[in-house]
Amino acid sequence: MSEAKPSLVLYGVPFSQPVRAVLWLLFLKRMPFEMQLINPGSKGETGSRHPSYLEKNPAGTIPTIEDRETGFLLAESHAILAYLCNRHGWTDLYPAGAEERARVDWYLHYHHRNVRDASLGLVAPKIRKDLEIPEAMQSAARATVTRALGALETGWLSDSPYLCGDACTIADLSCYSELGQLQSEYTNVYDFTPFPSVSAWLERMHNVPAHDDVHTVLAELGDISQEAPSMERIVGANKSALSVLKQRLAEFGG
Ligand SMILES: N[C@@H](CCC(=O)N[C@@H](CS)C(=O)NCC(=O)O)C(=O)O
Repeated sequence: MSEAKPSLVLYGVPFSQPVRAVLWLLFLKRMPFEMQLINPGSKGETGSRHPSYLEKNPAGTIPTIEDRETGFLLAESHAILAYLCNRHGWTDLYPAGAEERARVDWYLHYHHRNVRDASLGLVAPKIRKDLEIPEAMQSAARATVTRALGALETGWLSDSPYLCGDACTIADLSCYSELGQLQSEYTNVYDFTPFPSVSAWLERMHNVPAHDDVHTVLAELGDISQEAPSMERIVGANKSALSVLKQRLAEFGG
């Protein structure tokens, strides 16, 4: 049996929302890859602000992917999701038709300054104390998320089971990587009751293959609504998640 390492490397940690979106796509497609731990914001040797990582991604963010064979590097989760689908012909998740694809892109562009604020307003203040996010910024981010949920409720999810139609696409993977983490069985920091269509979609997303594997980190971390978790708890959750991910990866050659 060949001992060769997979050509694709994913840099990041399982707790990171955009990393989880990429992880989910790779797991769904049973694509062999190697995960290398890079800690967001850290200047240490395995940190996203270390010069060796900044050479790969000058923005110092995770995720980044690298193709060992060609040296090709790519960051920004949405660029990565689209590239992987283009490269491997995964048109089920990123439709080939110009209009269908444009609708997915529409959501992906919208995501950044809207749904993405879920992490800024609700999760990062408890997990990334180092960022010292001002209270005014947190509350503005929470207001943005509530507005975005209204748009999902009355727009994207008002008459279709998934964001862009009848099937799950990379738009759903990205959106869920933000909103899914807030649910009561995970961090429990947001009440979705006023948004029934979004709540039904969150439930539906649980049935997308590999959901549980990719969200082990959140199940391990548990409820943070009352108290910010200790660094040990966060590190422990990432470690447990990594070991589950590695077991699964071994099943499909990663
Ligand atoms: N727009 C980027 C966002 C990436 C991002 O914000 N990643 C966070 C971790 S969730 C990060 O790397 N932060 C680096 C830092 O805090 O210095 C993407 O979608 O990939």
